[in-house]
Amino acid sequence: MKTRRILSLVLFLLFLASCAGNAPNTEDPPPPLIRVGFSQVGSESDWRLANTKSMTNALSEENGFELLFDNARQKQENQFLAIRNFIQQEVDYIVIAPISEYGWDSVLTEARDAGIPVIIMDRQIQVEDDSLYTCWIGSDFYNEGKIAVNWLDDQLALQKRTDEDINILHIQGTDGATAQLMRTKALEDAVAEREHWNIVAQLKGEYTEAKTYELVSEYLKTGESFDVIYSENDNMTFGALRALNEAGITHGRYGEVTVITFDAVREALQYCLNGKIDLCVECNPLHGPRVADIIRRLERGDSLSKKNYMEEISFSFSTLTPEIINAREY
Ligand code: GYE
Repeated sequence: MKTRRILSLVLFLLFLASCAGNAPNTEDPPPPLIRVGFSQVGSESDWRLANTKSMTNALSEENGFELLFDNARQKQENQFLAIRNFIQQEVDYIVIAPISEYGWDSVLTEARDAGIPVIIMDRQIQVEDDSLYTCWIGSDFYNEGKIAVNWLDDQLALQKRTDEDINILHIQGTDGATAQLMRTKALEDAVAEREHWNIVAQLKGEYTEAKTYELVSEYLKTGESFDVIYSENDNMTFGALRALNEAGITHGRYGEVTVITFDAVREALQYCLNGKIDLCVECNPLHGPRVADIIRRLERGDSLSKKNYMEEISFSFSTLTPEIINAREY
């Protein structure tokens, strides 16, 4: 525990001792806030904005936290700077939503040497020594990819297209992000196992609508045709759909191209309800309350599981209703 926090605690205890014997005073100062440094990936997608909101709401002063927030703008060097800054400021905990799985050993060793516990949220990290972080909370991205390819199998069977060649345009997230690595692996594994599925191109859309719009518009100029878009997040899907619309290519339930997307944010679900996207695989960004709970449990000295997965589902035209969309938080 850092010096500043010990000092606040001592002052707080002295204050309580001075009040001993008196009736509880409603004006007693609250216990010292838990200082948390949070290094966020960026603001590249609606998923990310919902995640940031969930974190800032849960780690609020009313809930007993002081949150130091840093937006890395999708650059890992910025995350390293932010974390070193948190260490200098002697925060009590560091929470990282890592951009990539790689390159964390040195900075996390510095955090450990400073005695600051590190919680990893969303994507995972690969480090030589797992004790460099306390625990991880996030999604099973490989399972999300499996949900998508299994749905496509069923869909093609329903349409009696199992013997047809199926050309897939694959739009990928940021290189090295677990959500990219695992959603990609699920698709590549499925393609390797199926005689008729081919990936016609892999475009690196960096999880943003703007970049994907550019890449897909360029790709369409090659005249190459495809049957399915497998896009590793909703915002990239929005960019791809804009490019398809401009080129007059129809998509969704009654269109030429089947569209599979990940995250299931409100706008994507709306497209799905309108028949323009075929499948939205959910990825839950609402980690804030869980991170707050993990910190409270660490404060109490409880032991925690190293990896904590969220449960997720998927939505297609046949399962989606306006009520489901209205009830969504993001
Ligand atoms: O799918 C995407 C975001 O890591 C799960 O990052 C997250 C991904 C999410 O930018 O929209």
